[in-house]
Amino acid sequence: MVLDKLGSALKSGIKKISNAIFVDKKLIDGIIKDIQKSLIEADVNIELVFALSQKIKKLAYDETIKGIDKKEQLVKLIHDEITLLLGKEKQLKLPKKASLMFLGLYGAGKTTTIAKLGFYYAKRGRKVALLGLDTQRPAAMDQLEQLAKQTNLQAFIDKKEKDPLKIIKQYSKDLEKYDLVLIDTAGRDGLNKELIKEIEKLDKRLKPDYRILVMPADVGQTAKTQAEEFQKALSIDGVIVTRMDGTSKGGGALTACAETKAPVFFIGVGEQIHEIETFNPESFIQRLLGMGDLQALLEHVKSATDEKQTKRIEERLQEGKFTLLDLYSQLEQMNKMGSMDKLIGMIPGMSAAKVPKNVLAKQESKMKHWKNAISSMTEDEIENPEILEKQTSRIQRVSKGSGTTTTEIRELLKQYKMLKEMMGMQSGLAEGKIDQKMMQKMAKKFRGKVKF
Ligand SMILES: Nc1nc2c(ncn2[C@@H]2O[C@H](COP(=O)(O)OP(=O)(O)OP(=O)(O)O)[C@@H](O)[C@H]2O)c(=O)[nH]1
Ligand SMILES: [Mg+2]
Repeated sequence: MVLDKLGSALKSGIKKISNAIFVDKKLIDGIIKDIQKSLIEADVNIELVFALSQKIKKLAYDETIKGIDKKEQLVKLIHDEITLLLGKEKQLKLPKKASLMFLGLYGAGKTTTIAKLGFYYAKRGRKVALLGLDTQRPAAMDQLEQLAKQTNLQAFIDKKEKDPLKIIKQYSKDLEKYDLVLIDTAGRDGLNKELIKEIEKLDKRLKPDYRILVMPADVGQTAKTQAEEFQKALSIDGVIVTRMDGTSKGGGALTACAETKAPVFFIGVGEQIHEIETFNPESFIQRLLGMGDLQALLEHVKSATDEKQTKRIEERLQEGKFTLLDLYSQLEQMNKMGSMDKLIGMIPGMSAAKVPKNVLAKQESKMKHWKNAISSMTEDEIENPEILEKQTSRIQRVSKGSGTTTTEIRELLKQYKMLKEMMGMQSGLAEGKIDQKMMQKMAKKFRGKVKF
């Protein structure tokens, strides 16, 4: 998928926030670092990356926002800010009869994109003509002819004529019969005077409804300078970014376009004729994040932390009654985020086959073993697991009775101890018995240890 590295960094960041018991400084700093790294790898301007990090930090460090509220707000912030980086959606609205002129440097993907778009609009009922005005490159007309054949579209070309204005004249009557004319122009190494002059000449004669700049994604954030230069010299209406499939720098090209306020209408995502997509920042990000929509994402955060459950456990703790059963239900809560069935349902186009089965299976099997172990314990042992630790024979009995290894049982007891201590700290904090510093120390101590 396009920008998949960025996508997985964002997904993992959001998952970490959802699963965290404490959204503390260290967690946030780690997530920000991952997001920064992947944005910079996608060639997004460093200042934009820095500004985004500051916003995440500001919200994350705000101590007036707590618990699930903070998690939700953070996920929403990441989603919204990254979407914003990609700009606002602007659709290409074509009048009934329309002409589009494509501009760009050598090899940007103009000719290919014209064929792709011709194919795209013909499928949607438009009568499409392709007009070849690239008289610079010897093989340009052949290429357009070939592509037209492949897509079953009409191409108007002249392999011998060197003056594009004469080609226009030659076909102007024929073109009137079409309701969408896509015009291929010649590229240059850079935006030089010659190219500007030629485009201005064609523009004056053709008066196209849209002037569209075609840029390949691998130019990364230099797309900004290119778009600005074209904008200044020729006034463009929008951009098509091609070759999003072949580079990790697409993020730079897209965010650079957003900065110049030049709307990106389409992105090219492959060499094949159908590999073009309309560009909508919102749905683009949602696909990167792997969620159907923001609402589903937020629901997900909520379900990963069941507040009522946490409260109940806190109460139990205060009564001095945190048992293995409480641990089990707490772990089950934490495990919810990883519930693959639910996840699969939310990811468009995702099938069960793509999920690494062993990850899920491992988690579930561990939980099952623990559940069996707990059900082989006496009430006394469940209420006061400390007695198990003191008497190895008890552990052996439970192990035999439940088909669980003694190591697994010891692991369960270790988790219990840690979580009990941690929950104790948490309620202590709420009562003002423990200060923030101590809390952070505890979080540090437990990080990565509460696993199942
Ligand atoms: N992978 C991939 N390749 C693309 C895409 N769009 C265009 N290309 C390839 O990019 C190369 C250049 O494309 P052209 O359409 O010839 O570019 P152009 O801007 O017309 O080039 P000039 O006419 O020489 O200025 C070709 O090999 C295309 O197949 C895309 O979205 N993905
Ligand atoms: Mg071309």
